Amino acid sequence: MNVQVNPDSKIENYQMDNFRSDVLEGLKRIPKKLSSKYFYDKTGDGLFQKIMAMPEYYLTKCELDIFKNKTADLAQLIIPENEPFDLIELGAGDAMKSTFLLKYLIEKGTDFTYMPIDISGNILSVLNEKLNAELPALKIISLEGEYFEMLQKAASLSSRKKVILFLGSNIGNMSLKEAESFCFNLNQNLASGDVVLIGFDLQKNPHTILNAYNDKAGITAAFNLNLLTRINRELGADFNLEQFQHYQTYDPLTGACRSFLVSLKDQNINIGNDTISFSENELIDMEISQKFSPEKIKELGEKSGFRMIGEIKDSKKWFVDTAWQV
Ligand code: AVJ
Repeated sequence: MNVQVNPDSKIENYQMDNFRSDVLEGLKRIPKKLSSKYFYDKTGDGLFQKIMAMPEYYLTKCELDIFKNKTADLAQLIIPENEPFDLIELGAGDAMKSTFLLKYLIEKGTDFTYMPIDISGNILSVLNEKLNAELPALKIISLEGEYFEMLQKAASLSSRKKVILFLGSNIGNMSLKEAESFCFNLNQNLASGDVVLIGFDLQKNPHTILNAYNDKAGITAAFNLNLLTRINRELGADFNLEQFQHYQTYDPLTGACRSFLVSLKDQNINIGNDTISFSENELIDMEISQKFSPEKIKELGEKSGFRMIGEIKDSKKWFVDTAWQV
């Protein structure tokens, strides 16, 4: 079975309106802000694949180490009785890491449906094709859209224990406050016994972290600038990419790794019928990639009402997948 729930034109339009109003609202703020959730159009998906392949971007390699080399421990952690369940993945992307778990569960004969959720319909099609070829026995329901809307949809299609995967330190794209309310909401949307497995990037040598987001080849810069290209194309804007520069910071005191675009001159940008003024050196706050301490992770779980049931780290101890239960 392979149902791709969503892409009907009404929802596409609705998302389009959201994009326009979010962009305009964000650029009218002081300081200006754009949401990194909009990075993932087709070009953005491709650039993120390139980022994951860069030697500096250790996150994917670390979590892949966990999913590839500690698969049995992972399965034991999230589904100890091997009972029938549904596996929902938030921000599944190309599911490079979770495919190892899917394969393991299928070989074990576990009865489960895989429900990948992603904001990029493009990457979900790629994923569907890949999984159909590699794991023809896998039951898949792909859900295109925002996390909570699609989580509710997934819950309405599921009548058994749920395990939620939220990997890759996607949670790092939220501020600590946002992460707290996200986890609290997640807890409220689940039933007793359900499990969440969250991937957290741990605080480490600050050079290692900054280098992962400040590559010499400029792929991360292109990833940020691509959102301006997307706004030009989809919202009829006239950003000149030459007049904006990527700037990355990491603050080891708070664990916040942030990206900005800097306006290189005074300039007016038209977006449809709106005009946004930039002064020279004015910033657009583009993305946060929060890095966590073990204490913060523990606090986050407790504050949102979960019980910690275990965690698995990669061999370098740079990244952790933490399992919480409702
Ligand atoms: C996909 C959110 C995990 O923040 O590390 C990579 C995105 N941004 N390089 C991250 C990203 C710049 C990535 N996540």
